[in-house]
Amino acid sequence: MTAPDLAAISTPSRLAEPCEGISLEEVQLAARNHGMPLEALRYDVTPPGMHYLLTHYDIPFVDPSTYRLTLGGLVSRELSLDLDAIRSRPQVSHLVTLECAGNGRARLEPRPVSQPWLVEAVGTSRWTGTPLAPLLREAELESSAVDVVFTGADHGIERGVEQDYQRSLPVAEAMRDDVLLVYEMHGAPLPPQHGSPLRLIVPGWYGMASVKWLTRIEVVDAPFEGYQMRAYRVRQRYEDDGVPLTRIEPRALLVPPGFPDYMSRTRVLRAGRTTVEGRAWSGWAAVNAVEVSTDGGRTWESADLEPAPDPRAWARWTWTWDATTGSYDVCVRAGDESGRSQPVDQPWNRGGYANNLVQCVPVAVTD
Ligand SMILES: Nc1nc2c(c(=O)[nH]1)N[C@H]1C(S)=C(S)[C@@H](COP(=O)(O)O)O[C@H]1N2
Ligand SMILES: [Mo]
Repeated sequence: MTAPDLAAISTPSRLAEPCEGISLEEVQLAARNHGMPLEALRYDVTPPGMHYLLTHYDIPFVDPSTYRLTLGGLVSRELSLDLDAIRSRPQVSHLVTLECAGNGRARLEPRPVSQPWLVEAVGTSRWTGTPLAPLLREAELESSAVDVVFTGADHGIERGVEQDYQRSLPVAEAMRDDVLLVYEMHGAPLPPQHGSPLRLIVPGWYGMASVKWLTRIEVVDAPFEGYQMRAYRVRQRYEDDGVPLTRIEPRALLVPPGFPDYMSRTRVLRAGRTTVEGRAWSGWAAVNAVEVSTDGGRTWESADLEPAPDPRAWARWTWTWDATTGSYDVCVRAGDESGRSQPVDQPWNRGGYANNLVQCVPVAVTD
């Protein structure tokens, strides 16, 4: 057995060589951190177990019976609550679509070596918990408060930096009334992998903001610059400051039509009338247009868009296709009320973040 090379793990994240295949390290991450099978786009609420999963380190064991959440820092009154105290507070449920900021990374060239998502790092659940804002008000933030830092119980190393998983929100975002401390997913206690016993849910933001296994909330007087705040930025070079990731760019995905070939994943569809369907979302504003193409994005037709079941969740869309024998490249794209839409050529960035390239699925239509 060779000893781990600690020097190698403190170097900048790697870019894959041209034509370099997925490494065993990436497969190791991909086997732990699964995506949502795209056929689950048929459901408003992603069935338990089909929601995507992303955990940087190990899933920590947090004993619900001894669990406490502490709230401190620049507050007049420090709080320390056990699960019963949190559960006895006003209860709210929201349907929220979460998407990992690295979704789509594996298709970038050069490929940033990390969790190799294709497009399936998304899911929608019914998240139940209590709003964070009243708790912050009870603790009384001091006037110098700038950021609220959330710490998870998980621990690891990234680029040589040993750390607990930590992310912050500016006070105004933390005070939004739909930011929740969540203890139930889909009507059942949070499963270990999704943050048991308590996690944060920040609707509209990429997943990294929704800290799992939340143990501590700390109010600070300067923008928090912990590792995960510097990592989740859109930058061209490792040394660049870059732009912090916040809200989710618009995206539509389709349920791949027909049935797959096991190994190549090629889709085969019988000729005839078929309903192409999927879901579309944006963290910036409501989705107001979804278009479908069967010729790889040369021509587009409008799909029918249904109202979203919750303003924080994806909306269903459908499009009727009279499919005749032949080879097609079925694509979908969404736009939102803020004017944002999906690119046909994806701009590259060093971490492979906020990729919302249009999805295209090759389909062979047969008799
Ligand atoms: N404590 C902790 N919280 C975390 C993470 C983590 O590794 N540790 N991963 C984040 C990232 S990058 C994403 S995309 C979401 C994924 O949430 P899910 O696994 O419940 O889908 O959790 C976020 N919260
Ligand atoms: Mo993520």
